[in-house]
Amino acid sequence: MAFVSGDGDRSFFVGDLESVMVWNLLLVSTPVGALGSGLGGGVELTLQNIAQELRRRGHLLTILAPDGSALPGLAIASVPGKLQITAQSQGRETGVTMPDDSVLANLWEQTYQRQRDYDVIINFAYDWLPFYLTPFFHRPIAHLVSMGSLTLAMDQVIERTLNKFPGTIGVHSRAQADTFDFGDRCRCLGNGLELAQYQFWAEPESVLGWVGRIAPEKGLEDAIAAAQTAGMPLKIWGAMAEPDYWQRMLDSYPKATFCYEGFLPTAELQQGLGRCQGLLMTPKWVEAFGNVAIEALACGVPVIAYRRGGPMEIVTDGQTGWLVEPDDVEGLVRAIAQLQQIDRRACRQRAEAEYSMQAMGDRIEAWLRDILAQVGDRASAI
Ligand code: HBI
Repeated sequence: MAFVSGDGDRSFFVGDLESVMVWNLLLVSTPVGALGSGLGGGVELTLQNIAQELRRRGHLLTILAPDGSALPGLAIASVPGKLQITAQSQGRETGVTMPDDSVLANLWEQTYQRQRDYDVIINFAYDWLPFYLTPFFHRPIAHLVSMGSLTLAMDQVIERTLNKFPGTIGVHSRAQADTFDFGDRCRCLGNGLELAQYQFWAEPESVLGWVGRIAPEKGLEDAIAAAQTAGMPLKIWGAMAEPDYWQRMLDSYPKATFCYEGFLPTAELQQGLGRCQGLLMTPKWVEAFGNVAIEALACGVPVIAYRRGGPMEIVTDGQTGWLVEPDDVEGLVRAIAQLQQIDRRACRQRAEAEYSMQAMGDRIEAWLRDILAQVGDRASAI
């Protein structure tokens, strides 16, 4: 089947693009923070892991990200401009907002100008602009949606894109997809980690762990309260996204034994996390996936998670951790008391079976191949 160039002014036969196993890919990052700052949350790790795995498979890729971005072993073309406000800090009815000299606008102006050098563009931003611009591009855009439904404006523009370009909306979990009316038409990609970066820790210390951006939607207060009641210290890792929220934790729990261990690179994080008896996941929102859950499992650390969002598809109750009714702090305390019933090696094995880079890379490649096949069909229909 011929592949006709997307811009239409040149029709040439290049064979079946989707069967060509080396693609030119452009990955466009989130505008809420520089890659490596931690402000981009889980999507930073997701982009890094997908980029490394696709490059390992021989694809050529370019990463566009805000100034100040850096990822180990990956070349980044950086773009200036003001960071975008985080979508989860806005209300459902909030319209589309962008600052002057928006890095989001600058990222997508660059993307538009460079598009002809690439076979497919992968968007990692949870923002209105890239979805709105999709029909005006001459190259296909694969959108990896990193969160559940948050605002009407985003729901509408994602659905509009899905209607025009079926199959181009990827999500991390069914729970995340189900927050959208059109969830059944989203492609579920799970997630994946470079498991070689995580050691298996057989012997934990009597300490609990919590990992995530320090922000209200992550529900840190429940983990602190549960650890205090259980009489175990709590170690906290993650980007200090909202310092005044952290201050509220200090003010609310003056006697609790919890300490902030910083936002660490994976190598250091897994050394601390691996020593924990269990990881607490206490999201107040529908966590799209919960990378930290697979990071813990990769270290052999059982996960106690609210039955809410992505983590409930990752944790197998009683085998790799415990699922607790959302917002039930007493339930967290009961689960903490049962942590030693969990086989830590079973946790590592689950990570290897489901969440390796190989497994994730296969799912991403299949997704891109299907999108390119559609482009081919559409082009040849011209
Ligand atoms: N908010 N506006 C906006 N754009 C994003 O790309 C975005 C966000 N909030 C959080 C976020 N991305 C990432 O932390 C996701 O991994 C959750």
